[in-house]
Amino acid sequence: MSVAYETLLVEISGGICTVCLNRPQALNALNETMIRELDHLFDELAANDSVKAVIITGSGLKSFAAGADIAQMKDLSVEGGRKWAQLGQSVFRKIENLPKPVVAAVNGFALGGGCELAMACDIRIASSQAKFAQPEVTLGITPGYGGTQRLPRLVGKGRAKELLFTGMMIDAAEAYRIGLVNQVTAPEELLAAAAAMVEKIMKCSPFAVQMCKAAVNNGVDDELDTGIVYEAEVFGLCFSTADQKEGMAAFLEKRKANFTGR
Ligand code: DAK
Repeated sequence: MSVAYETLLVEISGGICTVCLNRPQALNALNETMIRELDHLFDELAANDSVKAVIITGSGLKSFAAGADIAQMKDLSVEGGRKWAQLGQSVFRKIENLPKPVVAAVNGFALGGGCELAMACDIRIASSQAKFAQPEVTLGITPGYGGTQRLPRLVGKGRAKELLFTGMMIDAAEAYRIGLVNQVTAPEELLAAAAAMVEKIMKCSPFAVQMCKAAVNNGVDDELDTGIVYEAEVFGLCFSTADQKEGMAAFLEKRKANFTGR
């Protein structure tokens, strides 16, 4: 990447960009600089063809992100709060809609905005030490980065309301049980598990994966009738690609497909 970031460590290797939230002194809490840097970075990742997938994790063993930075938030005005919400929400939307897979490797606390960031990713893999909560009500606020919206979509309204109304913290096993995370691993295996997940995805047609992501993201909040119209569109589009020809030829020729993303 062309820019050195103050709050993010960014490494690209083998087509995978690993983004490490790096404010260990504040348990990687999301301050304005970090949000603005994520905004800039995800624009770069969208434009960088050498990056095929992204992993987001937190520095250290203790925390993925312990929420929005409370010290920075505490004196916000109503207007400031609204602006802060709009900025964060647009960045999280950018992450959610990046036309490449994004996996959260949740290494520790994913609280408030940290849990919301993980939920904006496509897939969540948690270390067995990870802890999740939306503790905003204990601070006198509501979640502001999509927690009231993404959490019920992932775990259902009843469980989401319990977490949102009480601010209770759950461990990785419970997060897995309710469908908040896809997989739980030993802490020392977390990044390898995230890389394995991403590599499995990268063996498939990048174009088809991108279309699946768009179809899920666009369709899941719509009527089924609208969603399946969108699905038919992206399905049709696949037949304009070299990947579809290669994938089907490879199957019939009993060999592995060599996808190019075109
Ligand atoms: N913000 C700022 N600093 C934080 C922080 C946070 N969220 N979390 C931890 N830190 C800092 C601590 O202040 C402490 O700093 P020093 O005292 O060393 O200077 C350092 O990180 C280590 O934390 P602790 O000493 O507290 O460590 P412990 O192991 O004892 O406890 C903990 C770990 C994660 C249980 C505890 O730190 C904790 O409860 N942290 C706060 C968790 C929390 O409530 N997170 C949710 C924040 S609210 C919105 C947009 C977004 C949001 C809301 C609205 N709009 C735009 C409207 C999102 C809100 C949130 O995320």
